[in-house]
Formats: sequence, C-alpha cells, structure tokens
Amino acid sequence: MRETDYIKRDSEYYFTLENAPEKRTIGEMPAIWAEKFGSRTAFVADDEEISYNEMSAKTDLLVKGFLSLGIKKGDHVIVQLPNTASFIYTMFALEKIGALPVMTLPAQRVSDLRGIFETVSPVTYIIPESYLGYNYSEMAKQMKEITPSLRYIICDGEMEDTVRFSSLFLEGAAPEYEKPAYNDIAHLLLSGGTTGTPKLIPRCHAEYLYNSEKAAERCGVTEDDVLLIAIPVSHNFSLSAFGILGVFLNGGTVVLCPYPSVDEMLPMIEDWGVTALQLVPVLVSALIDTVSWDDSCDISSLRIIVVGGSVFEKELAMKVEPELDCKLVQVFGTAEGIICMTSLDDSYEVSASCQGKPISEFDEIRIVDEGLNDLPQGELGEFIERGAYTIHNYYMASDEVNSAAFTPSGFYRTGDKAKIDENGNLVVVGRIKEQINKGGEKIMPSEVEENLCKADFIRDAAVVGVPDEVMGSRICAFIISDRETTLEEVRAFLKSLGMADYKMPDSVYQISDFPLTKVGKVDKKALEEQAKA
Ligand code: OOB
Repeated sequence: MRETDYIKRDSEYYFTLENAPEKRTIGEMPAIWAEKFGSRTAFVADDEEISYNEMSAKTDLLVKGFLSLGIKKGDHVIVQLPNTASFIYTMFALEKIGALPVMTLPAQRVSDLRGIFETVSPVTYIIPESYLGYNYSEMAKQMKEITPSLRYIICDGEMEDTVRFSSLFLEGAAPEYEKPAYNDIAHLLLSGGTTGTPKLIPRCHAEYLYNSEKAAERCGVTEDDVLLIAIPVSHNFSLSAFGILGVFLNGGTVVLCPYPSVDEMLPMIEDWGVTALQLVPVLVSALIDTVSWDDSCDISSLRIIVVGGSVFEKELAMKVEPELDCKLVQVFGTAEGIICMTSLDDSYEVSASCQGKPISEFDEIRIVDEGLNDLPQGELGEFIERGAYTIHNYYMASDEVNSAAFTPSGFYRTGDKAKIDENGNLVVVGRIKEQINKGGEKIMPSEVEENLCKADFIRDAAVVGVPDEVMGSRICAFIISDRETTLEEVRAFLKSLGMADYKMPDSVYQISDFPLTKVGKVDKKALEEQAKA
C-alpha cells in the first residue's frame, strides 16, 4: 500500500482504496465476466464478434505467451496498438501478470516517446505493423537502439526482428507466477500535457474499476448497451469514462472502430445497433454535418453520446439532441483522475451548457485563485480536485514536477479555467496553463518551440493557439529567421525530428521581433491577436 493512498482530512480518512467496492485487479475481471456473461458478445473487432468466454480464454493464452518471454510483475511494456482485439487481450493479459502497460497513442512518434522509454526502461514494446499509412518498423529500430532494457518488440503483423503477436497465444498449463494486488498499479497513462519531460500517470486496479463503474452508473449503462469506440482505445476516455471497462462491467458490447472517421462510424452504428458513442467535439461536429445530408445509414439505435476532451461550444452542443435524436452527456475528464459528467435527467439545455458533477461522492472539487483560495460560486478560477481515484503523484517524477501539479494537501491542479454554476455544475471555459487543445489533442507550445529552434534557419520561435470553429484551436508558429521559409519547410523539418503530425503548426508567420510584455516576456496574447487578424 502506498502511503499516499490515504489522505487525512478533518481527522478522518475520507476514502481509501480499502473502501473500493471491487477489491479486484483488472486482469482478474475477464474470468469473472465470463462467468457472469458467458456467450454474450463482449466486443466486435474487424467484423468478428468475441464473446465474454472467448475474451477470457484468449487473455489466458496470451498470459502464457507473455510469461514465456519472461515478462513479469512490475515490468514496463510500452503498448502502442490501435483499436484492435489485440489491444484488449494485451491490456488484460499484462494486467493479469501485473506487468505495467504504458498506454501510448498510435499517432505518437519517436520524439514523443523517447522520454517515456528513458524514464521507464521497458522490457517490451508492442506495435502494429502499420496504421493510417505509417509503418512502425523505422520507429521500432530507433527505439531499440536507444533502449538497452528492451528485450523484445512484439508486432501485431509482420516485421523483421520482432516477435509475432499471433504466436503468443500459447496452449498448455500456465506456470506459477507472482500476481498483482488490487491496490497495485494497473497501467500508466500519459498526461494530456505530455512534453519533452513525459508525465506518467499511475492508475491502480481497484480505483480504476471503481472509476469505470461510477461513470457507467451515471450514464445508465446496461447489458443492452453497444458502445462504439472510434477515438483511440488506449486513452483514458475510451478505457474508463465509461469506456470499455464500464461496458464490460455491465455485460454490454464494445464495437471497435479502427479509425476516428465519421465515414467508418456510420455504417458500424447501423450494422451493430450501436447505442452509445464517446466522442471529442470535433467528431460530433463532423457527425452532425454528415447526417444532415447523408441519410443512407440508420442511426436510430443511438441512446446516448458522451462528449468530452475539449470545450464543446454550446451552439453545437444544442444541436446534438435534435439532430441525432439521442441524449447528450458532457464529460470533463483527466487521465490523472476526476471525471465530471452531466446526468441523464438533466434538461437538454443544461447538458449543453456544462460538464455536470463528479461521478463519485468522494470527489472534492474546488475553484481557486492563484493563491489557492476558494472563489465564490459563479466566479472563474483554476479547477482543482482530489478524490478516490485521483492520483497524488506522477510516476517517477521529480519533486519539482509533483509539487507544481499537486497542492500540499493532495489536490490535483488541472490547469483548467472553470466555474461552478448556479446548479452546482462544472463549467470549463479553457486553459489557465498555456497548453493548446486541438480537437482533444493536447499540445504544449514549449515543446514545438524547442523543436523549431533546432532548425539552423530558425533563430527563435513562439507558438500560440488560436481559436478555431471546428478544431477548438489551431497551432500558429511565429518564427524569427534570416531567410524566407515556408510552412512546408518548417513542417518537413519538424517531421525529420520525429514530431507527431498532430503537433505540427497549421500556419507559420515570419516576424523580425517578438512583441514583449512589460516584464519582457514574449507577449503571447499579442501574437494570438496577430494570428487572429
Ligand atoms: C481527457 O483526458 P486528458 O488527460 O487527455 O486531458 C485532460 C484535459 C483537461 O485538463 C482539460 O484541459 C481537457 O483535457 N478537457 C476538457 C474537457 N474534457 C477534458 N476541456 C474542456 N471541456 C471538457 N469537457 O481529455 C478525458 C479523459 C476522460 C474523459 C474525457 C476526456
């Protein structure tokens, strides 16, 4: 038990993992669900329906495969799989063994992942052969070179010098192995604000199940629900809010959509009778646009759309119920913990204008000023929180990083600007910290700036986010250079450093000097105004 599992407040232990309803590990769950839900369909991937029985059986075969590679409790495994059955088996098998999957996203590239590999010294890296036109072999080679601890790369497909994923489903008796406890770390998530210094979020088995259960309860999930996952399945939103775990806990069905595209989603909604979607605002906007002219797919099975990840403009939110004929639930979530959601009985006006209330009675939410003093209801300030499933520390992070992110009494500082409205609901309006949120993807300007400054033709760079109707924000880079350059050249340079596509500037402006604030800092507000003009 970690010391930080207890937070002492008013001489009471207000919540500990000891009180978590299910003292289980996530890896134990497939067998428990197989007992309960048997031949019902747990998930659909690649047009194939997998029952709860099969999910449990395949997980056990893969456990034997992973054990045969010497993977054991406490080992770090970097998982970078897209929305496939392989991801689901991998997660459960590693978590059954107590090895720690680090949940990365398929879109991440060398420069995003290098720091993570250095921090955790993984023994294994699991990748697809290719995804969305990108072949992972080059990245696999580079990671191998810089990671002495890496014993195996497992590829879900064909690739030289890798172990083939499909060869790891081993029959026969399982050898004895040390198992994890319910309050051990289950997996590591990446913080939304991942920069050159990666922040890893340690989530534990029982609290993570509790989080998923409470989110599913808020959304009224039952065994009749069919949830389509089109955003990356390895993200906290897809895993636990209410996510695949929220569905499995209730015996429902998950449908894995391989790409986050409306064209892929629509026929799957009809074919599988999908009742629930979890989307970022930009996908909702695309969905509403498409169904307004294309009625070739029947989406009448939809019961609920859960929207979160970035600010959802009220105007668009108000269209969900009339245009898609289903209930809107807004969610504010963080991989660090807190999940706030609107309720099924909120009026359509309310669910379009706020992110609701915390899902657990043990969550404590506050809006504070810069000195961490509580602000009156209705005033905007920083949203901070702590509770039953919120972490108290980043994993393997310095004291400096932790004390910047958590208050001395264990509140996580989200860095989001928010208020509590007259109904007690959370309303998030944007960021206090400088992070850019582009369609739910989180980009730290400092990371893009540092990379830009590595170009010999760039003397200095400043990056700002500018409001964008569709994406929420777009990324504008201001650069000082001795010669003319183009957006294409700048992007090609950043690509050569291995920077992910989603972090690429959408526009580049050349200027001779940066505007400065009174204290001599680059005046980013002035740059934003310039980019908007
Ligand atoms: C989700 O998790 P992360 O860890 O990728 O990002 C968390 C950050 C928040 O601090 C906030 O800046 C932003 O994403 N955010 C929202 C939001 N939901 C998340 N900003 C405005 N409105 C919202 N509704 O993004 C995440 C995790 C679980 C469920 C949903 C989203």
